[in-house]
Amino acid sequence: MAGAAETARDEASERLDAVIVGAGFGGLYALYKMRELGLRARVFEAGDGVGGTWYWNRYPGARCDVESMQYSYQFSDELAQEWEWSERYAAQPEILRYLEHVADRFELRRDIRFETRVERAHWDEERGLWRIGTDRGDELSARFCIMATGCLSSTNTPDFDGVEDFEGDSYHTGQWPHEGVDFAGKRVGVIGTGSSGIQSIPLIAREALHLTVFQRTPNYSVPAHNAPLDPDKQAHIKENYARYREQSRATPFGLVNPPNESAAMDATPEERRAEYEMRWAEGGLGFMMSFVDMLVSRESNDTAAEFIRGKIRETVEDPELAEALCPDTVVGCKRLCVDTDYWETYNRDDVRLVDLRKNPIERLTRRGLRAGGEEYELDAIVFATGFDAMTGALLRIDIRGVGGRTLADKWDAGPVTYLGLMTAGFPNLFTITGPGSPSVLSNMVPSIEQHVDFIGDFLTHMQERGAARVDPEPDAEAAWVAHVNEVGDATLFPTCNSWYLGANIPGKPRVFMPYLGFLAYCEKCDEVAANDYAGFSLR
Ligand code: FAD
Ligand code: N01
Repeated sequence: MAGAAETARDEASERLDAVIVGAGFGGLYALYKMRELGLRARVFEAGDGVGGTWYWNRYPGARCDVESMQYSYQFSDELAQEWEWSERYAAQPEILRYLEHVADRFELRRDIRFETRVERAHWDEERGLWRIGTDRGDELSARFCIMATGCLSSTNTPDFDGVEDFEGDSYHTGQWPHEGVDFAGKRVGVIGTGSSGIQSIPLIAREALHLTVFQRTPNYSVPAHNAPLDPDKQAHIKENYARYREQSRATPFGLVNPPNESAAMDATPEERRAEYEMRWAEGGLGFMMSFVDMLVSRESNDTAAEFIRGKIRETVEDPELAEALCPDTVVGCKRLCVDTDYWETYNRDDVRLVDLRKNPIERLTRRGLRAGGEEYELDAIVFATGFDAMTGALLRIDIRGVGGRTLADKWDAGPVTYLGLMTAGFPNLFTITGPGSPSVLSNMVPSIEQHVDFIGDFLTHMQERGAARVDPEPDAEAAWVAHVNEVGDATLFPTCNSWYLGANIPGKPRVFMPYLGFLAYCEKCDEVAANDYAGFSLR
């Protein structure tokens, strides 16, 4: 029986068909889809605008590393045809403008509440709905809850001693001030050499009086060779968009880069060099397609690693510095970075590298940072220290499923999902690009669209079947998790301390979270749908 408090809450709360959390690529398309199905939906977004990743990450040099013509929606051909990308890899302001255009074009904003953080989502078993609470005091209920909260939206700032002592300015790349930052005349420190660090370091170096880069693990990076998009090339792709997009669906990462089907160890050293040189000259993530066994054979991977180290040694003039920048991990085991002038930046005499493996950070001080016994005086510190990826944004919400069980409790030993779309015991709660889906190991826009389309079709199926509640079957979930692990374990991914494994966050369970194989995944989802949504239990 419902208690008086719940009855009162019911009267006070607004009833929706679906609540969507997040207004990035995922949340915007989810809202469009819910409307298309005739459902009443509302989006809650913590930021004061749309864009998600592209709203928050405004650091110098932020741009996509999947080519613009591929890193965009496919659901509307009119949208695809009318939007003109200016560069091979669009910069953050342009991608943000694109998403703002999408929000305006499809009149999405009227159903989005900005500057509102969802704090809690509790499943009400008796009424078969989610009760949602926000930091603005909203109380709502909805039959479905769609978490489009992002894989890389929950920033990680390491808990260095003395953070509060530092009297200069500090910034996180993932929460960059909207008004920009003027580094002119400043001594700047950047901590972190992942994609965000590698994109921003060359530009900060040009602007600042002096830059110190604090590097813990050297990283691999390939050149972007970014350039204005040739209008003829753009027009040609647009004429053949459907085929172009189909091609991307048929590749392991959802990218239109022809994979080389031969193994590196079957090629001669000259053939390998020629292939790597070709990919290097082409630029971008296509480098990972050089050989089919790059992510499964250490011997093969070592040839790619040595090739990149050779490029670093050729570019960085000081041999000792070049060695300090040379990675010794597996190429692609942490996401491969794509840069413009990254290695060249270390030839500047106003840039210094501090190798944290030899000289660990001891603490922040009033005037800067102390590492390896030396104090570095800094006017500003940039934390390019990444994210609590894949699960962070979800677990920051108090999510409770059947019997009041928290998601944090269920995922105590690592995330457990069926297809990365749902987790058993949390009925009617969907995750867009959740752990266990290709997500961050794919071109994410098509991955997001595939998830939203699957959910849309599924809701239609439920309606046709007269079902109001869906929950994955625990056996299907366990089998999927085992499969995700098996695929991950057959690769070199578990060999380094990446955020794919949660290894960047102290105390986070070490589990390989994404599913490797966009094509295999899409086929699996199609098969599940064709088999009456096998593995999902409907009521
Ligand atoms: P997001 O864009 O992260 O949006 C999630 C939104 O949810 C955020 O705005 C957040 O504020 C909101 N939110 C979270 N929790 C709450 C809450 N409790 N209440 C209210 N709102 C909440 N992927 C690629 O495939 N190619 C690329 O080139 C590429 N480049 C990238 C560059 C950067 C700098 C980063 C950080 C990521 C990049 N990615 C790239 C990954 C990128 O995150 C995805 O491509 C995509 O933008 C994710 O969209 P999303 O809607 O799923 O999540
Ligand atoms: O974060 P990261 P990111 N002390 O986690 C270091 C996407 N993205 O924001 O490797 C000292 O990769 C850490 O060192 P280590 C893309 O998917 C894409 O750069 O853990 N250092 C590392 O060097 C990407 O993978 C683009 O030893 C510490 C860095 O900080 C993902 O987002 C651009 C530390 C963090 O690197 C995340 O990228 C930007 C500590 N305590 C982002 N803690 C494109 O190019 C962490 N570090 C499209």
